Amino acid sequence: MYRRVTNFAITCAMLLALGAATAFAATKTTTIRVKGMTCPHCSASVAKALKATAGVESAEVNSEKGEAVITYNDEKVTEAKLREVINGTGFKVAE
Ligand SMILES: [Cu+2]
Repeated sequence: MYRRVTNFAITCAMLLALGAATAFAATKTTTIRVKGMTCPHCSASVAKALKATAGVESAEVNSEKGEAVITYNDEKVTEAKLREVINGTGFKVAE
């Protein structure tokens, strides 16, 4: 019984620590204009390349709007690097 209570307390402490770490993480969201995407396959390949990049937490790419909305950790990756990754897919970042 005592052990169970202790385990519960430890779990709570870990969850609190995790929550605090998340709150302090330098997460940013940016929208990058991308030229040349004509169909959902284009946006899927851009999204795939972005999601494979370290530090990218999520990437929503819309071929109709020509936009990539990216959430990333700015301690691990820069917006300049994200632009490089998009250019590397064969589509071009709009200036
Ligand atoms: Cu396409």
